[in-house]
Amino acid sequence: MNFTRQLNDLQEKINRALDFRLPAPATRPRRLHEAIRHSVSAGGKRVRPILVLSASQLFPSGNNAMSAAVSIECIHTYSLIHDDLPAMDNSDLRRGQPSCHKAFDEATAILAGDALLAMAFEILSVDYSDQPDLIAPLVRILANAAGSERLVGGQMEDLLAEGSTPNTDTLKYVHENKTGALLVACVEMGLCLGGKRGNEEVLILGRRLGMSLGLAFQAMDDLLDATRTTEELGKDAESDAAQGKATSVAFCGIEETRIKAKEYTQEALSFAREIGGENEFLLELIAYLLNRKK
Ligand code: GRG
Repeated sequence: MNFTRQLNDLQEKINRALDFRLPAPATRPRRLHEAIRHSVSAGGKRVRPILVLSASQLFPSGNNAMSAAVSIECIHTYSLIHDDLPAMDNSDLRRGQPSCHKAFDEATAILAGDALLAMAFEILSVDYSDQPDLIAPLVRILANAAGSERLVGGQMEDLLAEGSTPNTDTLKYVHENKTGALLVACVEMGLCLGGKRGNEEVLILGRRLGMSLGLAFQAMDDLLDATRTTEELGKDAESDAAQGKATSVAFCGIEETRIKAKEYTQEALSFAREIGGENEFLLELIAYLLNRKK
């Protein structure tokens, strides 16, 4: 199967798993579950779950990696819902649809995000109950990545930096934590599921891969925000500049950001080669993300 077909196939499998795993829309309270489904099924690229699945396939072990993939998409979608709120980035559009608080209301969007955060950990603890030795590392990796020194910390510094002249220290902190941390967790969870838990040498390479890919992904996100239209992106374009965000484009311009994205991608590719295993799909995925259009 060629890469694009494999990618579409994985996206469909992930969408089906999310649909199966999330409470039905009619579950009480109906409004909350409709809001959760509105945001989860609005059409994200599923980059994080695909990364979990492809990292787990480097050293196939027969473990179910889909539940971990679904749990990380729950965390990611919660972060998007909260990021769009008026108190944060105040965005009306997400994944080509009205953002959660626009389609519903602010209180419902806050609660939908809260519920998705809890759901991620419930999924890990329920779905891996037949392999209890996997639960603690998976929960630890995800909780750390979502926490106050990673995803939430990155978001905090991102908000604090709004309107000030970006500097390298802030930019590095925000990008490593707001974006990099979850991608690191994807690779680490995938490797643990692929039987590499306890293999610190491989895990270190995996974390480096995740971080380089996260920084490439963020550089691309900054570039796309500055160069594409709202229709193309399915979210508000040029919102970074409008909000005075600490972005790579604001710091060093479009051309330099493009160069950085390429350099981080090359780093990620070389870590993936060094890890070895059945890495053909992962190598194609890393290269593909550099050329994404949204
Ligand atoms: C509210 C705790 C909290 C965190 C918010 C998600 C986020 C952190 C901020 C959104 C803005 C931003 C540039 C985040 C960096 C990560 C990123 C590029 C998110 C968008 O991810 P995609 O492109 O989105 O994978 P889809 O919709 O395809 O899943």
